[in-house]
Amino acid sequence: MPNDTSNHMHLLIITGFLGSGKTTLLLKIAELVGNRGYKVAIMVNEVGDIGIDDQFMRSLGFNVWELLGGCICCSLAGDVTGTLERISSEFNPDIILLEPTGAADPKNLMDVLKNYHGPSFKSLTRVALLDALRLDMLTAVVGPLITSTINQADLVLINKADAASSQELAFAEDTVHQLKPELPVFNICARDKITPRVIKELLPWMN
Ligand SMILES: Nc1nc2c(ncn2[C@@H]2O[C@H](COP(=O)(O)OP(=O)(O)OP(=O)(O)O)[C@@H](O)[C@H]2O)c(=O)[nH]1
Ligand SMILES: [Mg+2]
Repeated sequence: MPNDTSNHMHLLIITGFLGSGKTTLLLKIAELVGNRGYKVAIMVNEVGDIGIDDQFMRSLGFNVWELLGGCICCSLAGDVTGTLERISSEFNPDIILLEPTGAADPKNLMDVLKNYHGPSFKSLTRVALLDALRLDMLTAVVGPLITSTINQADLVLINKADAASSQELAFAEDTVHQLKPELPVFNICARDKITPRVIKELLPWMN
């Protein structure tokens, strides 16, 4: 009999350049969702052979699957779907939180997921996290990567609002709106509390 775990899971993908705060936000969400009684799986991708973040996440008691030694946006793209299936059949969580490496364009990953015919997801939310403190510099140095990250997103969160100036926050918001005026954009401080408004955007299905 086929394993009927399909359509059980929500998938939330947190993209963003290196150091934008993906892990910080992911852990906040994992804690929040876990505290509401939902079963959470975390999937992380690090380009190096040694997973630093996943070891830390496990030490906090989270259930973590890692893809190491390559980028899920390119060389490991096929492994993503295999890992999603493994998580579904072995653990059957309510939600998978996925952090791809911040070093690569998430477009290929999104294309792989679009063509994926494994367990379907109850919802798929793609969040782009922007580092308000460095966006000006990053758009100059890795502009196409930032543009693609925004283009792949359903929702943009401008992070580090606690430390950013109003000019930096306005620059980030303008950058998004010039590309995709219809995209919801919120300022957040991932290190601090995530507001109910943003939680609603990230997890609209959560009671
Ligand atoms: N000021 C400030 N710093 C933050 C905030 N969120 C994260 N940081 C800091 O930003 C740095 C990077 O955070 P991470 O969560 O590791 O970022 P990441 O995107 O997962 O990084 P990589 O996995 O290396 O790409 C850390 O020093 C965090 O403490 C925030 O809301 N405000
Ligand atoms: Mg990280």
